[in-house]
Amino acid sequence: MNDSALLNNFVNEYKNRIELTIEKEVLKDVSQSDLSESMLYSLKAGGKRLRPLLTLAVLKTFNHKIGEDELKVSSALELLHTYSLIHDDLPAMDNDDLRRGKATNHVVYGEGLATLAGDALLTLAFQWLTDNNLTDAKKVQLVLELSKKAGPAGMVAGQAIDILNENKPLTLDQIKHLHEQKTGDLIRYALIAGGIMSDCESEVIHLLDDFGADYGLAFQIYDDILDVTSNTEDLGKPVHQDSVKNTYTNQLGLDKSYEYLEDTLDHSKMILKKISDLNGIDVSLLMSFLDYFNIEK
Ligand code: GRG
Repeated sequence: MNDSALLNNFVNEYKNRIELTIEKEVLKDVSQSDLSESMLYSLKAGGKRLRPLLTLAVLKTFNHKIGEDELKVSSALELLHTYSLIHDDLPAMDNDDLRRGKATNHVVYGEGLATLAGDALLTLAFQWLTDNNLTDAKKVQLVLELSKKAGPAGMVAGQAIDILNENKPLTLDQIKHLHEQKTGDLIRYALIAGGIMSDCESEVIHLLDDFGADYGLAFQIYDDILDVTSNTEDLGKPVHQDSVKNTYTNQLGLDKSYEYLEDTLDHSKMILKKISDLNGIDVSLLMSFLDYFNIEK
């Protein structure tokens, strides 16, 4: 099977299971109906489910079972990711009216409820990491890793650097640091969580973490490239928004951004090869996730 068929089959099988898990568990855990409606509005607004799919791909790679508990833990990351998007779109932050081609949460439900929907998604994510049948040791490890990657040592710090430097040009190193935290850390957690649930040795978890860091960097460079090269219809959000922002394309120019993306993808393949050599396992499913980056200029 070639890489894109492998990825398509995997996404077709698991995206739906993630979405069913999210809907069923949110309705079970949230009794206030306005809140659950506003949470589900953004959860069902057409996200790619990239992060939970990455976690499940690690489980599949290590031949670990994917049952209800693994699905719930993987889906918790989608809750957290969705909270970050709702809060990022608020007038106090990016003030966006459109995401994934739909009105943003605060436009539909008002700023108060949108803020609370984000708060609820963040809290519920941690509930799902612990309200399951995994071992206590795994639950604690997952909670610690997600706290570090999503909180003030990770994504929230990246967002703070971003909003505090909106109109100030940063150096390439500063931009890299900002995006490592803002975008990269949740993707790193997606890979680490798969390693924790699959009982991987710490050396392998470190390599999965490194692959996640490369994937996150590639994801951000690609997002910046698309903002320059794409159109609103294809992206479902306004384009050419980043002309005054701290992006890779503004810092490096388009050609060098493509080169940086290719170098990063090459590095990520080397990490996967190390994982394969160390464990004698087939890493082609994880490799197929690199197909997301369409680098034909
Ligand atoms: C509010 C604490 C806080 C953090 C917000 C994630 C984030 C931090 C801001 C979003 C801004 C942004 C466009 C970041 C670039 C990369 C990114 C995270 C894109 C969105 O992720 P996708 O493409 O989204 O996985 P979908 O729609 O598929 O879920």
